[in-house]
Amino acid sequence: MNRSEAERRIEELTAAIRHHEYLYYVKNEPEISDAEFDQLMLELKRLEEQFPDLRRPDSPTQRVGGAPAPEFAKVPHQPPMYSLDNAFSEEDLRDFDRRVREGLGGEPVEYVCELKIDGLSISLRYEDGLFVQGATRGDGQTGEDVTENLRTIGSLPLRVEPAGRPVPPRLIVRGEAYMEKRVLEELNAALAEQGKPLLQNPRNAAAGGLRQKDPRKTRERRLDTFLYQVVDAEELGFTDHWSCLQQLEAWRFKVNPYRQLCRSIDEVLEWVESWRERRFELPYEIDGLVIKVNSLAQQRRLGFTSKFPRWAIAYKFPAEERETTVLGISLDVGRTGVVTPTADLAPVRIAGTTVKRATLHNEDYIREKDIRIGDTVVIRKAGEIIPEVVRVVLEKRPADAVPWQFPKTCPACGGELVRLEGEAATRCTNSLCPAQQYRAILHFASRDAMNIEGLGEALVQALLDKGLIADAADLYRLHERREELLGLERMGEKSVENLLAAIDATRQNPLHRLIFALGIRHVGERAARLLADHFGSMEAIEKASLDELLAIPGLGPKIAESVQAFFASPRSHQLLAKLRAAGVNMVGERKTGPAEGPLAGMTVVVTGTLSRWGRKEIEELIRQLGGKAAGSVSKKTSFVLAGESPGSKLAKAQELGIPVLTEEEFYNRYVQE
Ligand code: 1X8
Repeated sequence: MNRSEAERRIEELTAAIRHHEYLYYVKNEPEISDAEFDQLMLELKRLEEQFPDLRRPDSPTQRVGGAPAPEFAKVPHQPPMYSLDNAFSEEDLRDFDRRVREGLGGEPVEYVCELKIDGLSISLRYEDGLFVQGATRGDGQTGEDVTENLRTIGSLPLRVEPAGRPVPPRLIVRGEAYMEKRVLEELNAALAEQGKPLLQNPRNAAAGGLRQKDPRKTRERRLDTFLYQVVDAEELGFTDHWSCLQQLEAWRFKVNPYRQLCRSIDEVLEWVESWRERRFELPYEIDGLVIKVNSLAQQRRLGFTSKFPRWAIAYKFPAEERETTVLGISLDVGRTGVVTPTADLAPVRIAGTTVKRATLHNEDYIREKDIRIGDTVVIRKAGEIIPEVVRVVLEKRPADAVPWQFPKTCPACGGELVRLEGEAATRCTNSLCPAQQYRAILHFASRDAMNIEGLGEALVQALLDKGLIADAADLYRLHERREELLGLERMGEKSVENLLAAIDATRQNPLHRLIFALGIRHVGERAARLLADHFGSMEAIEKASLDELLAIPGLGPKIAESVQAFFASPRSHQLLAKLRAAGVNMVGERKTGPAEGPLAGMTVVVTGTLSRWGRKEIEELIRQLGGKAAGSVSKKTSFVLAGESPGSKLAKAQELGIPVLTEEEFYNRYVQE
């Protein structure tokens, strides 16, 4: 084939593939088999390899062609990507309608109703019809450049062709990237087989997918899109939102088919009602409905409050409730001995999953709600939230139901259960309790603690059952019991080698990991680091007086007392002696001298959600900048870093007159050089 023949064939193939991608990914109506499609793709790939200069940037072969980005560049959103105010009831929606009509001086209003897709908001930029940049929402002002990852999504057009109307030379469209429920289930089945952690819900799965460093990984997530906004639509000649959606569809973007134009709030309410049950039948999750004023001129006149557009609102369905019966109440023993009662329920389907258990928290919770075995109870589950018992249906209580009594003895060891004055929790007092040991060892081995790879629930249980270990320190002597390990289920030569090597490697772990791994009450990773940095060795911590512990900035009295109590116990001494004898590292770098960096000498408290960093990342960053990350606000706090939805710490800071910085201010002042 000569060059000009190749050029023509490439054009034909590109048009054909684009057409079939559209039919398959957007319309869900493929006309050719996967094999035929692959054949077209292969032919195009070969031709492009033969004539590399004929490969176009919007070629269908380029969906996974992009180089992995070392990190995601920041993309400013102009205009910002807003979030929506919520309505939870018919009344809230009528109030919204009243505000809208008042704001428009009583003139007639049309509304567009759409589904609110539970995914990740995205913004796509097209220049002269070519997809050039895609970004996540981020904090609404600034997102992350995930162009190469978005390119892998089959329903996303790499080129927009004129359709009814020309393509503006600069076009920005916004919408949602999401994952279908079925895809999530399939990916999770594969992850479970490999023993890997599962994806929690479609939204996290989509977010994680878009943040992959390698676009091929994104492709494996099989993400999808729905677009619902043309940015600066009025400037582009649109007069209403409805025709924007029609035009997006004509341009071959994937637009959600479930939408309705309503002439009154009553029509809106009818539509809302029609989705109350139907929503569970969708192949993807929605977290509500969106109602928008149709006219773009009216939208402009209504404008924005400090937070939200006045011309749109999100309707959230109430958490779903179902009745079921309490078959029994069982007890779980945690690693610190806290015994948690759980209701065993007759299985019910609710919000898309089957619920068989609900936590009952503690004795008081059961007493207040007067939950008895045999009772009919109302269960509620909202989104990913753990199911809870709302109330007992007293009319359905069996005549012989008796008030539930918290057992006096531990279900795992028979030890005495006690409830300390002023505490809600009931505890097993036997520190040798096998259930506590089991939890304690699992915690010791967990990723954020000693991070012993391959030591999971089943194996810990088997090791305890066979008497191969009694506590965490015994793990370091397992190499003496190789033969018995080989006798365990699913433990071949290789698995035993790997396990022993994984355990051995943790002898060199930094001190703060070991402190956290001990499972001292109230001592999380942050406190563990404070202790390690301040004392520099386990020995020094063991010898520390309460006053010395109380003097550590950022370590509260509750933690200090708990540390004291832990090290005062003979059992702890014994455990530490065994760990020491096993050669587990017990010293760290002592960092008490004046720290260096822009935050040297400062104590920072973080509250709310940040867009750039997760909780652990920001705490690590504060440390790297020379500061201390503290958990609660006090007079010693230098400033509070407040993200989205800050908690009570913000109020506390304002009360004490402690400075509060936004994420932007913090970033500009301390992070950027
Ligand atoms: C968020 C969402 C919107 C729509 C659908 N799904 C969402 N997650 C829609 O308008 N159809 S609008 C929106 C927002 O404005 N934050």
